[in-house]
Amino acid sequence: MIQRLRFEKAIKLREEPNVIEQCYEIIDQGECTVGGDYAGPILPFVSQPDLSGTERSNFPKGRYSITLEFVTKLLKWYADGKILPRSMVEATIGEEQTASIIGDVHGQFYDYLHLLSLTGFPSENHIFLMNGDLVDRGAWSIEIIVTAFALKWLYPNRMFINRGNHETRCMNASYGFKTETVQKYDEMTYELFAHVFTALPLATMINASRPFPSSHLTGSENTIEGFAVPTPLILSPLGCKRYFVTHGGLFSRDDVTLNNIRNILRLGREPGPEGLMAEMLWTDPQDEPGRGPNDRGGGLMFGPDVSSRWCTLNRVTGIFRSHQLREDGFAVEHDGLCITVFSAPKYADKYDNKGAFIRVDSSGGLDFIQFEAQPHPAVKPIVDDD
Ligand SMILES: [Mn+2]
Repeated sequence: MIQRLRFEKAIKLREEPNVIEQCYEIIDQGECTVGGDYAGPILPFVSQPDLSGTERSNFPKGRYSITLEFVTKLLKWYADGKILPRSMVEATIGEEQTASIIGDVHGQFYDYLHLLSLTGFPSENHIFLMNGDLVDRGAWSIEIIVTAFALKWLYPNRMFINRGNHETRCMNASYGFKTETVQKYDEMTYELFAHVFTALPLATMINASRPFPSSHLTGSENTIEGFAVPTPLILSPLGCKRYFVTHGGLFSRDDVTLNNIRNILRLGREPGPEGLMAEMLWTDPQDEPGRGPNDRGGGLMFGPDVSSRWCTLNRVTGIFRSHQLREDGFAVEHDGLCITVFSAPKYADKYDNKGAFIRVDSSGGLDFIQFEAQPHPAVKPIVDDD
């Protein structure tokens, strides 16, 4: 029996696709394209006609090549204490530019259309970040996710999409996206989405580009929507405001660094019940200090002291998260260190909440723009229970 199990295991191992082939496949799908403001070394791409004779048949689409210049740049990049891009993306709001941060939209396509009319499209001057939960519940998840991917394709350095807890197989199986995809297309189309979801980053850092003058640290400048924010403000090592954007929230430990987050292996992986990925996608803030259990059954609850310690450790001005309905579409919590943004107004046709998005300017100043639900065709949410 044991031998048979061993044998089956060995067979199974052999049947798994070759890792190298998987990597080529992922590169072909564009999942390894560096995004945001990554300024480090990039391998030169050699198109097929420029390859040597034997290589030409092996690499019909061309291949990345290695050069001495790349290695030299890599050494300098590492010597400066930097790393190659991983599970956290960074975007910097240049002068005269803005960023729009969007929370859950959950398949509410007609509200999303209205939202786009308020934010404007991503463009050279406009960073557009969707913070997860684009799909499930509403009847038009396909329309939203395809539009979002099309915008990503059109503006790869200006359109950003973080993964939410609903960009996962287990949620899609219960909350509508899989049913919708199979009804409108087929099972293979769903499989493709499920795979691509694993390539979405888990967090994006939105950096202001203008240093924040310390003289501004007193008076009315030091409030967000009437809420006092901590003094002194926590600024990045460059002296600018920066906001850590993730779907759920913080961690079960205080010592998680940005490098730990960058190093999370995510391609092909589901968040599972525990670990950094599960915590970022599932966690919610609480008013009480410390941490507590989360009755969603995933992630945990984190208090204002947790936000304060983590932002101080990582020199982050504040956390933008989504994942929970807020009546006004947004809420400033944890003394301004944790801000929730939710962009599905009249959520699931069941609540009376507004939607909102956050607009960030190049010095890191924030505006909250609210919007109302729009009329939509009489199609019920695919899953309308809780
Ligand atoms: Mn969520």
